[in-house]
Amino acid sequence: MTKYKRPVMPLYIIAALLFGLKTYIVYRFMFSIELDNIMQEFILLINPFVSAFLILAISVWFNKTSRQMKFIRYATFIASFVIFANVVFYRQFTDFITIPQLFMGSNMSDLSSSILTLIKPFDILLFADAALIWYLSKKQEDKLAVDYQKSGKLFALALSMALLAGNFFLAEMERPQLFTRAFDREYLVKNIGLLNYHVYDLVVHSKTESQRVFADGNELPEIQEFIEENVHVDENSDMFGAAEGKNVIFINAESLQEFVIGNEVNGEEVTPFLNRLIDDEDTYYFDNFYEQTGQGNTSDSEFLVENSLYPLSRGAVFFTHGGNAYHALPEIIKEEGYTSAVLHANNKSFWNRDGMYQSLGIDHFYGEEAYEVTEENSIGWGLMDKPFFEQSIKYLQSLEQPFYAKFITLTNHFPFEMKEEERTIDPYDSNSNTLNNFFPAVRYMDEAIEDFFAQLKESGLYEDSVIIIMGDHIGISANHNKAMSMYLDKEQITPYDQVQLQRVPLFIHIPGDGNGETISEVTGQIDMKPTILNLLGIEVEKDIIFGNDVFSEDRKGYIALRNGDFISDDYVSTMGICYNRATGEPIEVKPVETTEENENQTSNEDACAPIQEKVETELLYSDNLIYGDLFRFVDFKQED
Ligand code: GP9
Ligand code: MN
Repeated sequence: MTKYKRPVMPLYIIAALLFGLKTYIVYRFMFSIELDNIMQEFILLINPFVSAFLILAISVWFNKTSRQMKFIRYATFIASFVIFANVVFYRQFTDFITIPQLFMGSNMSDLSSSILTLIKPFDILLFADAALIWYLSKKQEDKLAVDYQKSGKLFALALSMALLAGNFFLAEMERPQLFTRAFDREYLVKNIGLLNYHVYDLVVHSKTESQRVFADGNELPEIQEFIEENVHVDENSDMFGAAEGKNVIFINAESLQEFVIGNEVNGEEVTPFLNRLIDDEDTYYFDNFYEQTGQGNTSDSEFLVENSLYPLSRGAVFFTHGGNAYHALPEIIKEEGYTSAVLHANNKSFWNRDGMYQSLGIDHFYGEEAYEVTEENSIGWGLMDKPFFEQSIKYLQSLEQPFYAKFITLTNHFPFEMKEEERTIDPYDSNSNTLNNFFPAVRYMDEAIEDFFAQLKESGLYEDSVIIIMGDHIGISANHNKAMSMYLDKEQITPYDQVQLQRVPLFIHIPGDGNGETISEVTGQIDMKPTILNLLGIEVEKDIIFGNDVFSEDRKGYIALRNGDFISDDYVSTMGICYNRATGEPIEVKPVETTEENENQTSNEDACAPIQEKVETELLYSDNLIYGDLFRFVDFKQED
């Protein structure tokens, strides 16, 4: 009987185990990956083994053993190099490599000047397994190579696919919509592993690149004509130049919704400071102002504000098109002598802010590392808003004036955790803990903003600034409708109510103005860029935008939501139903057969249809501008 020598363990399995172990050690000790629960720890532990197995199992398809060995050798070496490159990159940027970042000039020049200080002698250990595998594959080839039968090959393939599917399943459970929402890179790496993350990055990159490559600017005239006819309908309002030369302090208020303003919980005002601010003679308050974000949440709201373009329907445009050319607010006002800054005590790479802010022309970004964050002063997502504002004042004072500074708050973020001693009002009492805890968290933000106003006055910046406060997006989703209907004292939350719940507060506070009022026109985040430019008295001719100045009388007359719903002066359109905006009643559907008598009757379709068509065109044009990176073909320089 012939005796086949079978290795104790095929080389590719040894290589996968060693590589997996090494990568896990790197995750834990060379990257600072935050792990919030045991499931995240488990996913982090398995994913390096899963991806190593996935790659190395390909080796079984090489029939010639020398080729099989060669594949394992090179694959292990290249994968080790990818880990090494990320470790070095991470030391400089606290972030993982993305393809666009590799080609972003400034990043690379930063890196090349400091590369020698970034590489540590012990990094050589990152190649220890690759070296061992190299040695084994050369010297022990006869012992470790296996001539696989078809069944063995199929088994290896099936197993690697099953492991991958298992990993993705757990990741999706832990972080729903991980891929479509294109979260932070840290989330991706933590959930699917560094190697798979690079594959994902490559796919996203090639997809967006191809759309960009085939665009040539041909579509622009049509888009510009549409904007000229439909958007640029407003004359300069009385407010043109009302804040000329002033600093702009913009507070992006996390998850602040309109329904809490002026409202109570357990007999207490939820937002006493903001309520008083509405009555202040220097405040313009907008109570029919809508958020228009998509999956990119806060980053989408930022995108709307800076560009007056719509975010994308899938993914976060900050992530997918962070390298595009834009004609953003910070860039425009820079030409008028403004400095711009964003202050936000979170990881800089979250939503790819570090990359996108360069494209938007933002001069300074004070992220988490600019703040002193301790266990005592943080909760949930990080630094609490009160210490955040307190610690920010020094940065604000150091900015060259006039400036445009955006503050992004963090405490009032789902799941609205609060420290007991920071709670000044009691939670609501319903079946939704999310809604219950929302109120004390909103109250905390209200107090933080009140303190911030006092600090601005103390620092002497107040008088020379216009302060804008805007809710970024909803905090309470439709999942909590039962509790919401109880709070709002409604029988149920209808689709019409759902749209109305997408209102977020907008305050424009101009110290010394004296003419403040509440304005109830239908407005939205898309309007912020032209509004701020007009307030500052900056005229941009033929700008490519989809919003109007909120103070203007001649406006488009509707606000489009990212899902295609809209709110016009007269109607609310959602889920294919046209509602009367004033009453919330659906408008009668047109009879099937048109007779002479009912010919002129307003029908459901007819009432909303003309606006619906415009909404769809706008969304499509905005998407095309982004996908095709069309701003690179426009020269906005004004001829004098
Ligand atoms: C994180 C902050 C909150 O940096 O923007 O994120 P969100 O989930 O609201 O987009
Ligand atoms: Mn947010």
